[in-house]
Amino acid sequence: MKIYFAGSIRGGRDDGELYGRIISFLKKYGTVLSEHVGDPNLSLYGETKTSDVDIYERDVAWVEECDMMIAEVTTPSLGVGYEIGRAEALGKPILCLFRNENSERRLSAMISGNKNLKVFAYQTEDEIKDVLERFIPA
Ligand code: 6K6
Repeated sequence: MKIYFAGSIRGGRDDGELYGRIISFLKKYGTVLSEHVGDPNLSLYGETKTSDVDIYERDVAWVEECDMMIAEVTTPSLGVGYEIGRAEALGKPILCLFRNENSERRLSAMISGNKNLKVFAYQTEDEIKDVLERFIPA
């Protein structure tokens, strides 16, 4: 099972440690192609020697290769939204996780209104494992 995990990088790293914990959990189901997204040492700007063109081309290839996408969408990110759109066009199963602890923050209608996506709104991190276990085939 090849899983693409999508989470904000330049959109903001507030949830970077959470991404790392989700990725660790996902590894029990297979290979997480985009493991770097959970790197706690990654700066807000994703500084790297790799060029943006190389990052784009590698990530799009991984989106094409993956069996499913798990996207944490609480921190709005252009890159995550783009990846979701690409994966949807390829017919990949996509689960979006949105933390709605802050009632002022609302998920984009382009995600919450899309019937091709499964969107799970959670309040506590404990809820995530259950939904992942239900979404990922044994
Ligand atoms: C090096 C090490 C870790 O990160 C880097 C350099 N930057 C990126 N590397 C890999 N994937 C990236 C990088 N920047 C964005 N992405 C992809 O876009 C990831 O797969 C994320 O899911 C998504 C984040 O987009 P932004 O718009 O928040 O940056």
